[in-house]
Amino acid sequence: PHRVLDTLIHTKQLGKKAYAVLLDPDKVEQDSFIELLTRTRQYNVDFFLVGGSLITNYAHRRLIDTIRQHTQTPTILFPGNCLHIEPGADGILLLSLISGRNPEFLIGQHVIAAPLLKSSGLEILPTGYMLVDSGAQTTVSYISNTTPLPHDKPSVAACTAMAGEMLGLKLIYLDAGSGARRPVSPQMIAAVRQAVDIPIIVGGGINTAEKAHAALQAGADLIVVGNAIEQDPDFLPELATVVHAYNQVAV
Ligand code: 1GP
Repeated sequence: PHRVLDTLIHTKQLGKKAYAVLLDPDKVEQDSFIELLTRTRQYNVDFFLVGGSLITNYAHRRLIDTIRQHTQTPTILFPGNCLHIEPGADGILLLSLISGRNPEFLIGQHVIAAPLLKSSGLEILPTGYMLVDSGAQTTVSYISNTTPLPHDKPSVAACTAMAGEMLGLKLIYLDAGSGARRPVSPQMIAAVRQAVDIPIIVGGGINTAEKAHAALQAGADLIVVGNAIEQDPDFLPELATVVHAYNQVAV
């Protein structure tokens, strides 16, 4: 139990960094998907995240089986709602959308999911999920019917994260949304880093080595990359180099 959370806490304590590749269940049928999975084995991907706010093809089970066939990387569900629960994964980010004021995504879906989660065997990762404005409306802000945090208000993000930690959440996820034009700013990540002790996940629009480095440098413990690797699998080695170089200099 608590393998993923312990790993993240330990990573943070050592001053090390981790990265996760976000996989889209809609793509599982494609040959390029298997190629990508096979490639990840060379680059010590720490976790796979599986999910998204809108999934049009219910292939979670098949996706997880495919991941298991080709890699040993722990797989964490990143659900958009309670239909995305798949007990075959290792863990689940139990997201409470604390940047928003929609009770459905703060507690409603969780009540529906709780009995299933309890018997699922999944490691439950209580996560304060903070959606950050990236300049354009993202799918998740539309679907969740919430207003994202303003991009240039690090202090609002810091207070939100602080409240999340005080409520007992174990992780903070700062997300600019999939394919975001601008990722979460280093200033915001740094402000959240100062405000809480729990590990910080950052994702959304990380599509260059510089952006990955900036997020880690500002205090992200785990970065999540989806689109950039999907569009160009050669970004994977670049990303691995950034994360692993960081780890070698860490004490
Ligand atoms: C989105 O943080 C993830 O929820 C990843 O975003 O697809 O832009 O990398 P990208």
